[in-house]
Formats: sequence, structure tokens, C-alpha cells
Amino acid sequence: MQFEGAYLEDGKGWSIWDTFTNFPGQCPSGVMVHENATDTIRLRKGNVACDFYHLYPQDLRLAKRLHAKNFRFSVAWTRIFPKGDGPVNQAGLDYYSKMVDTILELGMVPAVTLYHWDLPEELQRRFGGWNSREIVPIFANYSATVFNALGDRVIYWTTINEPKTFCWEGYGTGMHAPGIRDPMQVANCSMNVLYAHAAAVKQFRKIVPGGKISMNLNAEWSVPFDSNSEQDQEAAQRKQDFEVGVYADPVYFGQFPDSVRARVPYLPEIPDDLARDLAGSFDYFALNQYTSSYAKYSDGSDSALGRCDYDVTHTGKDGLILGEQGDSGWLYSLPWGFRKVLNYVNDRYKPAEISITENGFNVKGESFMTLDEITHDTQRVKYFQEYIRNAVEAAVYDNVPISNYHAWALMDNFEWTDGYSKHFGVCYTNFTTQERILKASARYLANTFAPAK
Ligand code: PNW
Repeated sequence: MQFEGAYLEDGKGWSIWDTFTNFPGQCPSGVMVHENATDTIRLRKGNVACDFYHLYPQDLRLAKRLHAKNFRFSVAWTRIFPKGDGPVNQAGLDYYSKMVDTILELGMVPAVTLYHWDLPEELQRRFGGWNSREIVPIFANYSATVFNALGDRVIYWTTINEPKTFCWEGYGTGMHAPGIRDPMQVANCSMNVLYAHAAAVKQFRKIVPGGKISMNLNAEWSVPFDSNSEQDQEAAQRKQDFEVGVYADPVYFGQFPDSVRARVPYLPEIPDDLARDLAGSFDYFALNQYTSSYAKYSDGSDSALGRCDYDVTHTGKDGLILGEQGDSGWLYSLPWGFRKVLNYVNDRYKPAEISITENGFNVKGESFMTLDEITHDTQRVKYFQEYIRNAVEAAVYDNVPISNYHAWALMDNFEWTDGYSKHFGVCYTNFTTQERILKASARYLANTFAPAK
């Protein structure tokens, strides 16, 4: 969705993000994608985006030129099953098969994500998408179809990207597609994500015996607002429980965290059969890490899965701001927070390996800058420099088993509800000409990951 465009080509079906962007304000929440340019109709939508669908051979060469060793992409469910299930669209499978071949020919390692939020619209209409258990066998069937098509060449897989983000924003706040505001549906979504992951992994073991699979979880580091306050310390842990623990604890420990069970009465327990299926279903831990925040105790009348009994703030007790601010309201650069999160995940879950599947930054005010200013992205260079150093320190001094690092993102792309107003690329994308122009951060990563001479 964020890169491909070609939203109706070669048999692709309609996704909930196609609806959200092409019918602005018509979802239940009434939320509209941000428009920041003159050509607002085109820019609100992901219909064209980076046109990666057509331009991927040159974009993959670009990644290779920047010394990328790994290339992560997601499969659009609607290209494989235009209506979510039913007849398979061979053109979609062929497309991703060629993509994998191209990545391998260039000597890079592909990592495939099956679900990065673009649910087939038909499944949302038929039974409410992730709100219904009906999604589980349908997701497993879609996954099996892709495993069969690419499993002979792809080792690294993830089923679902950032369930916390899309369950909460899609079904809780309505800020993302399908634009629903119902805390109950956040709980259903989270539960169904776990069932769907477990069902997909069962297929995976049969079809791709040598492969490795996981789920991409996003984790912030959480600093107690007042380090002397026990309540704030507990709030910081609670934030990890609600954001990471909801998905990782059932996999590693067979149950939701206690703090979550105590506070979300309408969240069911993990039944034994699900716990059994989830056990061992993360061959590695796929971590998306961007930011950190202060956690502060609040008596939380807002008792939903997305946020509970804690407040998040970016300004600390003495007015101290936690790291340098990015362009997105939630994004603050706290390099040592990265090392903390890596250690937190390693200590709590003891994964065999951690693959960093996303890490990146947007520069404050970038969409209002001249091209010259954009390409001199000192703040982003500094972010990568310090974050990568902290990952290396985690690996070397703390013995955290980090196996891969994927920067987010190769180029500016469609940033969900922020449309084209927020830029995470290390290459600038000209959305009119589809030209990619290297920013300093692209050269920085290229130098950092260049093979030793
Ligand atoms: C991720 N947070 O979302 C998504 O996986 C990407 O699709 C997206 O483009 C990228 O990060 C940048 O936003 C996140 O609050 C959303 O920490 C929120 C957070 C982290 C990642």
C-alpha cells in the first residue's frame, strides 16, 4: 500500500485503505487522510504512491547500490485474492515471485510480510474484518498460498505487521482504515490476530520446513515520568504490557500479561488450545523500533486495550524533552532507548534471534523544505548513527542476538493517515516524476553497510 500503487492493476482487488483514501471522511470515524499539496485528490490516495509496482527492478537495484543486504516487502492480500478468499489471482503470485527472484539475483536476502494493513475490503464488509473469528481460516489459506509460491526461496517471514497499531488505530480510534471506534473491537482484533498467526504458522511448518516466521511488533522504550514514583514505574511496565505483552506474552508464556487481564475485563483468556498453537510460533523476534516516551500514572477511566492506566508524554518532570523531536507527533529520537528495548525483549522473551524489521526517522518540517535542505538530512543521519551504534552496543556488550537490521524506509512513501506529508525515506521521492534522489542518510547507510575492503 505505501509503495506499490497500481491499485487496480492485474486483477488486484479493493482494500480497506483504497476505501479509506478514495472516499475521504466516509468511514464511521469520519477521519480523512492528510492533504498537504495542491493536487490533493491524487495526494490523499495510495493509488499511485511510489509506483513501486512498476519500478521495483530499478528500486531494488538502488537498494543494492546502497549496500542493503536484506530487502523487506509486504504482499498485498488483494493481489493474491482480490476478494480475500475464493479464486486465486495467478498474476499476483507471479508478480511477487519475480520480485523474490530479482532480490536474490541482486544478492540480497528477502523478508516477506503477509499483512501490512491492507485488508481486502470484501472481508471487512462481509464480517467486519479483524473483528470476527471468520478471518482466521481465510488468513491461513491466503498465507498458505503465498508460502507455496515463495517458500522455496524465502527464509524470513512475518505474518502480521504491528497488530497493536492497526487494531488500535483501525478499530479503536478510527484514525486508520477501516475507521471504526469501538474498544470492544480492539480486543476482538487482538484475539483474532493471535488465532490467525497461529493458524498461518501451522501451514508454514508443513510448507516451508526450513523457514523462520514471526510477527512484527513495535516497541517503544518507556521511561517513568518521575523516576522516584513507584506508580510511574509501574505505569512504564504497564505500557510495555499493553503494547508488546498483549502479543508476545501469549506466544512465549501462554497468557496475556496480568496487568492487561486485570484491566480489560472484556478481553477473553487465552484458551489452552490457542496457547499450545502459539508456543514456538516465533522463530525470531521481529522488532519495529522508532521512539521512546515517558509513562505517567493516570487513574485511567479510559479502559481500552490501546491505553490503560498510563499516560504517555514526551516532556519529563523538569520540562525535559525526551530526545530530539521528529516530524510525527509520536516520534522522538532517544538512541539509548533502542538499546533498552533490545535488552527488554531479550531478557523477557529470550528469543533465539532478534531481527530489527523497522527503524527510522522523519525530519521536522521536511515537507516544507527545499530539495537542497531535504537531501541534507543531518537529523536523520544523526538518528541512524546513534541508533545503529546502540544496536551494536546491545549486540557486543549485552549479548543481544541481533541478526538483521532493516532501515525504514528506502524512499519517501504513503504514510497512512499522514498521506504524503510525512517522509521516512532515505531517498527523496518526487511523486510527479517518480524520481528518487539520495539524501545524505542514504549515503550514510551505504557507507555504514559497505563490505569491508
Ligand atoms: C510503522 N509508534 O508504524 C509502520 O509499520 C509503517 O508502515 C510506518 O510507515 C512507519 O512505522 C512509520 O510511521 C508505526 O507510535 C506507528 O511508535 C507508530 C509507532 C511506530 C511505528
